Amino acid sequence: MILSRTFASIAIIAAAMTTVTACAATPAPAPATSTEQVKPAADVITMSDAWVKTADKGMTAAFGTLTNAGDADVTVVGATTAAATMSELHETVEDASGAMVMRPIEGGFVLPARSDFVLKPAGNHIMLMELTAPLHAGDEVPFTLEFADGSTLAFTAVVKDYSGANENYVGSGDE
Ligand SMILES: [Cu+2]
Repeated sequence: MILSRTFASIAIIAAAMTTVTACAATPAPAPATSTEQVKPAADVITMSDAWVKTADKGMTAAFGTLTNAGDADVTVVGATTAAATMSELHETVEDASGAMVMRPIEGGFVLPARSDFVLKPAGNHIMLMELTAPLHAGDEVPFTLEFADGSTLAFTAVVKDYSGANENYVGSGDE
């Protein structure tokens, strides 16, 4: 009798504690002021393992892992580097004939909140066109990413030999 009553009391206390925890959690995310909401995207994004495929001239691509540590999605709208006259944000998709082709991604790279977004061969990448100089293995290439809110993130990518990432560029013909 005493034992079961004690057990019942514990159960009630446990239930009460759960309720208290739930109540305490609710008001925790205080209404963010507008200044807190406009925290620059660059403050919550990091780039790691960045690399560029070796190339003598023409086109190549940059890869790496973008981590969004923030609570909101962040959009990358552009990338620049002194290594290329022009750079674009590309995705790789299957065309009507089943071949994998790359093309500029509409709207940029959307980096999901609290997630990694991987740029990799045969996937999303930063396309470098009209290289300004040959890129040799071991070279370091500075980049700047631009986010939709106008903030920017600088990172350095190391040049590596890689045999893949030879997808055709949409519009470049069949050669
Ligand atoms: Cu590309």
